[in-house]
Order: sequence, then structure tokens, then C-alpha cells
Amino acid sequence: MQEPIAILDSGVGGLTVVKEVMRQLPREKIIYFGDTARAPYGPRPAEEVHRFTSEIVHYLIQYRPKMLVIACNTATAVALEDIRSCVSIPVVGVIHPGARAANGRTQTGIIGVIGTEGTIRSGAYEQALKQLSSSNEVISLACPRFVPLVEKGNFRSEETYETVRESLESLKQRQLDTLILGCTHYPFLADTISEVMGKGITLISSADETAREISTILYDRNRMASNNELPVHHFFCSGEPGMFKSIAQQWLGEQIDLTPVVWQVPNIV
Ligand code: I24
Ligand code: DGL
Repeated sequence: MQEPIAILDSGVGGLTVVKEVMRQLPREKIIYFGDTARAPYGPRPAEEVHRFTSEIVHYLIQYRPKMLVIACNTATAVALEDIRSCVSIPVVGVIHPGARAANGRTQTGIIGVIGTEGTIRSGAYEQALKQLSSSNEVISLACPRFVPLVEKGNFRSEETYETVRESLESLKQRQLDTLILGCTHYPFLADTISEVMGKGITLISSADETAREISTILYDRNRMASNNELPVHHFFCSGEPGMFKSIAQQWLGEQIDLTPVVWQVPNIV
């Protein structure tokens, strides 16, 4: 049996990483956990996001993955280091790959980061970017109205444009040349964000960069899948399975094998 790559997220957002891994590494078997019952993580306290992430890691570890990918920016921001110290396989988050790409692209060293409240409050992007180059200037901004917009499927309406324009107003005054989309959902607003910020601003999306990082680690450790048949992926979600399945199948363009997970058995009176 092939050892899978385990990928987790608060909900469906991490499917952006799944799609990119499927494209770049079609032989790799993926197991994915979306914590849809408790999404969104963005507005939650760090302690709670940390606890939820640990629970999911413990769940996925029983499938003996060769690597763990925290495909949620908010979870990466608060739990990556701790999870790394708890497991013996490589753990990849979505923050460092995005930060590295931004650091490589910026000319001025002034980098903007937008994300959920939890991600921005943690300062994780700022820390990663300063570590890569101490002269980087980082301008961070939480955009709590973006995830609800995307979850409504509202990618390109007038309301979306107005919300993006209002939210990014303070960033527009600054001299940044690179903007990190530090949330799984924001790439869906990339056209609008680009229009509001101006065409000269380079947008960095973490999902693609993370998939490249996964490839590099597997290659360096000589752990790439070598089987000839295509793998069968496995999906788990904690919430109502119908909606998850329909979004995942639409997004990935194939049928998925989905197991609903019940965290706690509710009290039945
Ligand atoms: N897209 C849709 N519906 C959503 C969404 C999305 N959330 C993120 N993205 N949510 O429709 C509906 C409610 N959620 C609540 C939490 O549990 C799951 C259901 C558009 C689907 C088009 C395929 C954007 C999105 C996406 C695909 C992959 C990842 C992702 F469209 F974040
Ligand atoms: N997946 C989350 C992130 O990348 C966004 C959705 C949420 O708030 O749970 O930060």
C-alpha cells in the first residue's frame, strides 16, 4: 500500500492545494480532512484553532501518511511549530512557501499580506518574511469580510468589488509591490484584488507554492510515489457531507470517495 500525503484544512479551502498536488504529483495518494463542522477558523481564538488542528492531525496519523500538509493559513499560523515537534514525518504549512515566493519576487522589499484575523494577529507571515530578509518591510491587513463572500460563491459581483475596494483602501496608500494572498479563499478574488490594487502589484497564492514545496521535500528524501496505476484519494469531512462532496467534485473535476467523521456523538434525549 502506498503511503499517502495527508492534507488538512478548516473546510474546503485546502482543496486548492489538493488540486495543485494532483496536477504536479499525479501518482501521489492523498488523504484530506476538511473540518467543515467547525469552519471558519479565521475568527476563532488561537488556542481553539490549535486544539482543532491537533485533533485532526491525530485522526490522520492513523493512516500512516509520509507527510503532513497544513493547507489552512490560520491553522499553520498558530499550530505548525507545535505539530512539527509532535510527529516524526515532515510537516508543511502554507505560510513559508508563500513567504519565500514573495521574498523572491519583490523588488522594493515592501510586501503586503492579507489573511484572516487569526493569521494576521499571529504575525506568522511577518516573522517568516523578516527571517528571509531582515530588510523586508511587511504591511499586514486582516480582511474578515472576504471568506464569507467566497463562501457565498460571490466571486465577481458588484458587492465583491465594493467590499474588496473598501477593505484594501489602507493598503493602496502604501508602496508595496507584492501582495501575499494569505488565505485559502482569496485566490478566488484575485481578479478583483488585482483590479483594486493596480496591475503592477504581484499577487502570490500559497497553494501553488506549497505544492512545489511538497514536491521538493519528497524528491530530496527520495519518497516520490513510483507506482504505475493512478492512486485513489480519500476525503473526510466533519460536517454535512453533501455540500462538501458537491464542492470537491466540482472543483477537482472527478468523483471523490468521502467519509463523514463524527467528532462527538450528540446527546440524544
Ligand atoms: N465555493 C463555494 N461554496 C463554498 C466555496 C465555498 N467555500 C469556499 N469556496 N461554501 O461554491 C459553501 C458553504 N461551505 C461551508 C463550509 O463547508 C463547506 C460548505 C463554489 C464551488 C465551485 C466549485 C471556494 C472554493 C472552491 C473550490 C475549492 C476551494 C474553495 F470553490 F475554497
Ligand atoms: N482556510 C482558512 C485560511 O486559509 C480560511 C477559512 C477559515 O477561516 O477557516 O486561513
